Amino acid sequence: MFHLVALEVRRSFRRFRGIASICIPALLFWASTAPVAAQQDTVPLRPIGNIFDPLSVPARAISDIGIFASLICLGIFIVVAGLLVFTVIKFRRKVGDDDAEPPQIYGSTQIELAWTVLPVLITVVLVLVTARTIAEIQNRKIPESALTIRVIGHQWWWEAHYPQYGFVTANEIHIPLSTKDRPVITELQLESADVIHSFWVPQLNGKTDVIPNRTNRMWLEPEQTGVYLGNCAEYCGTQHANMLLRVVVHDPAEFEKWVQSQQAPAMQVASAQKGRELFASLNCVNCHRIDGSIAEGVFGPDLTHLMTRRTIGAGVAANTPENLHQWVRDPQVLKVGCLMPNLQLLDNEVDEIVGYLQTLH
Ligand code: HEC
Ligand SMILES: [Cu+2]
Repeated sequence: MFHLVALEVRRSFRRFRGIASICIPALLFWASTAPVAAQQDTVPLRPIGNIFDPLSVPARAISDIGIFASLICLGIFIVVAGLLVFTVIKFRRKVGDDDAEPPQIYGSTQIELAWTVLPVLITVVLVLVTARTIAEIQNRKIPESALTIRVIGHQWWWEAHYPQYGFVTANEIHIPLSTKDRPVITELQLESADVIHSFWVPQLNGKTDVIPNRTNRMWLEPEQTGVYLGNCAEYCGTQHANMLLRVVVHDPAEFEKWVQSQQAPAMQVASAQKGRELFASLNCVNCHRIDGSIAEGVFGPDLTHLMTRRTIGAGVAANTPENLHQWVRDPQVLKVGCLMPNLQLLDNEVDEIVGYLQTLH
């Protein structure tokens, strides 16, 4: 969450470049820590998870009910606070008061009924309306044609399987846009590899807990393209705050293109031969998978198409050559406590490996 806030602050600063020039040291600090949207975005970045700006069918239903409940509460607040203010002013002690006790009323049936029945009615309305929205969202029939994604929460990153297409990626979930003439539903099957996490992309749907040994489900039906920011919403350890995710909503043609890029086998660029061999000879292969190589680890993110992702380390840093170098040299600098150890590589080994990683488009 703090990173999302930091990102928003940074963007505001960009709008006020004049003022920002005074704040260059601060900006540099943010640039080194906050998640940055990368280069070639064809879709707009929706920078902050604004719950008041829902852009998906279930998120809108939740937002509507939230506003309805808040309005009822606002009404109650105005009545109660108004009566209080009125009483304080009207019945305050005035000059020349006779100090006699005001009339004491006990057991007035009307008053007792009024303050019992009215709150009960209000509560019943709130319960019914909320229950209807919950049922509408939970009982939604997921059509056969829906896109299914298996999302697995790890300390502190997200794994995403696309079983219908046969590939795996991480931290960035791409889904197709849903339009009136061509509604497309995406169903997420949420699982955990370790502790309890919670999947939350505020503009697309509410939070859903991600629990070990259990599959929770959630569906999305996004109405606008863009990069939606989300995060883990259940404290899950040291780097919980850097367990960010991005949902990228494409129009169908762009989505198909992305799917093809992910289905393609890993690039084998001749100039990266040395780096590839070095990678294969190190224990990277025990934790990471690169399609078509001996790297078949599943403890860390799949790296087959690493360079198609905007960030590394679940949004902790932009996917730039400098950050990749830093990550491979010692991931504990960018993401303290993360479950990839410092592998104590020599500088030239880091260069070779990063050179290879950068060919993984
Ligand atoms: C003990 C297991 C382990 C080993 C060994 C390991 N990694 Fe990792 N790696 C991880 C984990 C776990 C993450 C995810 C960290 C996070 O985001 O919290 C990760 C993340 C990464 C990422 C960022 C991926 C992304 O999409 O965010 C890169 C790149 C990477 N590792 C490269 C390497 C290289 C290169 C080696 C070998 C020199 C290596 N790793 C060795 C476990 C490992
Ligand atoms: Cu988490």
